[in-house]
Amino acid sequence: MSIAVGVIGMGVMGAKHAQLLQQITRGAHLAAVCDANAARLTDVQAERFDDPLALIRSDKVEAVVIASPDETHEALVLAAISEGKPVLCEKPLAATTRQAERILEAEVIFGRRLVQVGFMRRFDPAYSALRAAHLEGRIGQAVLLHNIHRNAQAPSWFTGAMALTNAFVHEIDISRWMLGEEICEAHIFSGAGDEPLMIQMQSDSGVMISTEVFMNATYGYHVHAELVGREGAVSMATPTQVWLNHGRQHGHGWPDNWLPRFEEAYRQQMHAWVNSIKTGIPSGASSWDGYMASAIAEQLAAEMGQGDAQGRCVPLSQPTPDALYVTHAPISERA
Ligand code: ISE
Repeated sequence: MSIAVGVIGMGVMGAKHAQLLQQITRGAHLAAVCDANAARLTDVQAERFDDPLALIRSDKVEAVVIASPDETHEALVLAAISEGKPVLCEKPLAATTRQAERILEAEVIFGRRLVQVGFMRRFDPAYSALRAAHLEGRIGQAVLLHNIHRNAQAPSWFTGAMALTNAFVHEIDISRWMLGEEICEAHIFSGAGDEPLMIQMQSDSGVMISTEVFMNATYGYHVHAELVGREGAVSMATPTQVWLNHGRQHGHGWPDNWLPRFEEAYRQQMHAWVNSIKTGIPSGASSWDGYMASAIAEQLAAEMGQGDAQGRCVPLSQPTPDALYVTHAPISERA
């Protein structure tokens, strides 16, 4: 039986999730949509709601995708939990750590994981290949992880510390996932106008993780990672299907934003989410992962706000997850 999914927020990400549900996702279909801007719903073949809570509570909706602005996530995820409906919530899980905590509290009371957070890089073939090389011992003991996260231009809705709380949360999650361990300390360096950012993190086992976040790199959208071990290194190849020779030039183009680069990741994420609903076996990033990403990003944002904090060590809190989020499976089997 096909799962009826409602999508809240039909901007760049919501429209992508809706398209995936309408066109290529087996076992689910787009049943309902909601957006504050009704013009975004004009051509969508699904029931339209002008109240997101009504969509969540509707008996025509069995599962929910939340792709609305960060500050709306808490209330909508809590509503989905109170209805007992599975939810794929776009990252970040919430706009603040405290909001994420309230989601954790509600899900633990409910007693079962209902929330998957849209850290889609876990489903990206390139990131998966880096992690596989690490888990299979092909580079020896990991000692360094280098991340690059460049946008051509910050989205118009980017304000303040969102380079950390909305963008860098990807590297926090993918680093924790790839290494299978927590982050114990961080140092943040920022250029003029807090742009670009260089964040140095250290994992519990001592892996040094560097991340450049440049939201206005101008030339295009470019995400890259290299994992270095004592016996080798594995890094992403150029993210392109073709090399173009033209006008005495050789090379490839860079996309405007993340959709082309992570097209396959979004597809696999949606399939995994729908499958997790059917099987009852959670997949992807949990509310705990969402909370940890927001907590680390928020601690760094507070540090960045103290002008003379260049490079100062930020010891990161390491709370203990509820049993609901403790995965006993060997790391090699974790989705
Ligand atoms: C955006 O919201 C995303 O999630 C993209 O994956 C990320 O690269 C971009 O920086 C964010 O603004």
